[in-house]
Amino acid sequence: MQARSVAVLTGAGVSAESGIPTFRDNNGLWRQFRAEQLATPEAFARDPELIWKWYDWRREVVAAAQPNPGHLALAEMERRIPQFTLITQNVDDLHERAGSRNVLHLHGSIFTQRCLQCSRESTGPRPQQCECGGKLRPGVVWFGEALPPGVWHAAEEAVRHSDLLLVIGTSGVVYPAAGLARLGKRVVEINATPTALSDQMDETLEGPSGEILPRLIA
Ligand code: BJW
Repeated sequence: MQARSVAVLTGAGVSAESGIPTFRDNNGLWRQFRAEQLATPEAFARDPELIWKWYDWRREVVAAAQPNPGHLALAEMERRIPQFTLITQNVDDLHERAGSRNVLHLHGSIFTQRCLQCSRESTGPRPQQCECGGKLRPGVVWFGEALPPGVWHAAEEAVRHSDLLLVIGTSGVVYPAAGLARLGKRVVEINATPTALSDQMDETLEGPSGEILPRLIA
């Protein structure tokens, strides 16, 4: 890979080979549940315990998972390429655990919680309530919620200033994240199947990211 300035947008597919279910594939999380029933502020307001159960279970799945060769190859790219930004829609921490340092989490982190009363964020095991007595919610971005503005701005800038954007393991149906693909100068998709974004790509590499990414750096 010759580019000196690279941005990467990852989605759930990059963690699939680590055993973390994607959202919309055949065995994805939302074959069993409808998105609006779980990933919205309204769903949390209706039944916070149900939503917390879902996130507590997913926290356990992520904690037990290990980074796969795709995550490791992206961390190696960061070490080799002078300007490299990894933008992820994933709420897991597998990029960091693989060694990636410059990671922008567009949709938050499954390991954080935020107080509905004082907005304080905390990481780690979930206490019953915030120190201020307020109720806690998962520190992720649900449908209808704005992405963290600083993170979103940094992601747009990174893509605009890159020679190459790799779009990896995302169905490309969730906005505004999917819109980053339109900002790239040269855009290459890596995915197990064609996606909503494939038509607008300069190149598509079809197959598992855990196999294609290590080949790219070899
Ligand atoms: C492999 C593989 C392997 C498998 N190798 N590949 C424009 C048009 C229409 C609607 C909208 C629009 N703009 C905004 C909206 C509304 C909405 C939206 O996009 N809706 C669409 C679904 C219709 N967007 C929002 O609401 C966003 N907020 C917003 O717009 O705010 C506006 C606002 C502004 C100011 C004030 C207030 C509001 C927020 C979106 C938040 C998304 N949140 C979730 C949940 C996060 C928490 C959690 O994890 O529980 O984020 S939804 C879910 O989807 C999650 C993911 O990050 C996201 C994307 O999914 P992803 O990663 O693409 O996964 P999959 O499963 O879809 O795809 C997996 C892919 O991997 C597949 O392609 C496979 O082929 C591939 N794959 N194995 C390579 N081994």
